[in-house]
Amino acid sequence: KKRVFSGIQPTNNVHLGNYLGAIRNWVETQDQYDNIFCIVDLHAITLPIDPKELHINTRKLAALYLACGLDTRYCKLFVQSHVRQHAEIQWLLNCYTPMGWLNRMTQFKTKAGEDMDSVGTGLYCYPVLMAGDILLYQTHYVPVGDDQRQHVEMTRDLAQRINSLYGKQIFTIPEAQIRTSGARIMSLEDPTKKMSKSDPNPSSYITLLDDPKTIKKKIARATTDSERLVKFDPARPGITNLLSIYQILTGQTQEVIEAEFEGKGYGDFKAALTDRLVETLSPIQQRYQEIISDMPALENLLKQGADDVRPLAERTTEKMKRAIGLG
Ligand code: AQP
Repeated sequence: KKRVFSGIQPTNNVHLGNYLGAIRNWVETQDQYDNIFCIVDLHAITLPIDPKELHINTRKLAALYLACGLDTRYCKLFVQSHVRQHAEIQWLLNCYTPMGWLNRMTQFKTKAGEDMDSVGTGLYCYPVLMAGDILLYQTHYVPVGDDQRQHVEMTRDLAQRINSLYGKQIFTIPEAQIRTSGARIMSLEDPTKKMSKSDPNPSSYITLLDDPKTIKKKIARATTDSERLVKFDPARPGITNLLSIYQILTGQTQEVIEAEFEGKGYGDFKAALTDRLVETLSPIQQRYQEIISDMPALENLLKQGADDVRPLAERTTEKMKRAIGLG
C-alpha cells in the first residue's frame, strides 16, 4: 500500500476548512492507504501559544481526529514532539534549504505580517519542518488543502536535491493530494480570504465543536451580497463559498442545488445550510465527548502511535546521517 502522511496544528479550534479540506478526505480513503496522521505541535510553537492551551489542544485535536472517523485499524495517530527525529531531521534539512526557497513561501509572509524583526525564525523555517515530517515516513501522498500546495512542492524539491547530491534514494518523492472541492473554504466574514484558525474574529469560521445555536448565528451573519440570487458565481464569492460548502455536504451538483433554491432567498438557503451543518457536526460532537472523557485511553493511543512510527523515522534519519558523513 502507498503511504499517506498529513497533520494539523493544535492551535485554536479546528474549523470547517480543516475538516472539508483535510480530515474528511483522510477518512474517506483511509482503507486504501497506509496512513500516518500527526498532531503537529512543533509547528504550533512557531507563533506564541499558552503552554496549557497547547497541551489541551493537542489532546482535543486527537479526539477530533477519531471523532471525525479516523480508525486506528488503518491509521497511526501520534503527536509530532513524541518522535524526536522530527526536530533532528529539520536541522539536517535546514542545511540544504536555500534561503531563496523560503523567501518565496507566501504563508510566512502572511503570518509574519509587518513585524519581520521580532518574528521567530521557527516561523521562517516552518516549511523545512513540514518537509521533514513528510520525508521521515517515506511518504507517497500528502492530502492537504490548497494553501499547503507550495510547501509540498518545496518538500519535493528538497528531497530531489538531497537524493541527487548523494546519488542515493534517501527519500521517497511525495505528491500533494488536493481535491477540487473543499480545498479552499473561505472566511464567512471576508470571502476573499481563506477560513483560518488564527483569524481574530470567531464569526469568520465554524469550528467542529460549535453548537447549533452558534452555527445558526454565524451562517445568518455570513457575508453575501445584495443580489439575493442563490447561484454559483465567482464574481460573488460570499454566496458561492456558502453554496460550495452546501454542495460538499449534500453531494449534489451545482445545477440541482440552484434548482432547489430557484425563486427562494438567502434566508431559505442559509436555513438549509445550517441544518446540513448541524446534521454533519452533531454526531462528530457526540463521539468527541465520549473520546475526550476517557483521557487515559487517548494518551495510551497516542503513545502507541508514536511507538509504531518511531522505527521508520529513526531509519530515515540514520540513512540521511550516513549519507552526509554524520553519526
Ligand atoms: N480554509 C481552508 N480550506 C481548506 N483547507 C484548509 N486547511 C486550512 N485552512 C483551510 C487545511 O487544513 C489542514 C491543516 O491546517 P493547519 O492547521 O496545519 O495549517 P493552517 O493552514 O495553519 O490552518 P489554518 O486553519 O489556516 O490556521 P492558521 O490560521 O494558523 O493558518 C491543512 O491541510 C490545510 O491545507
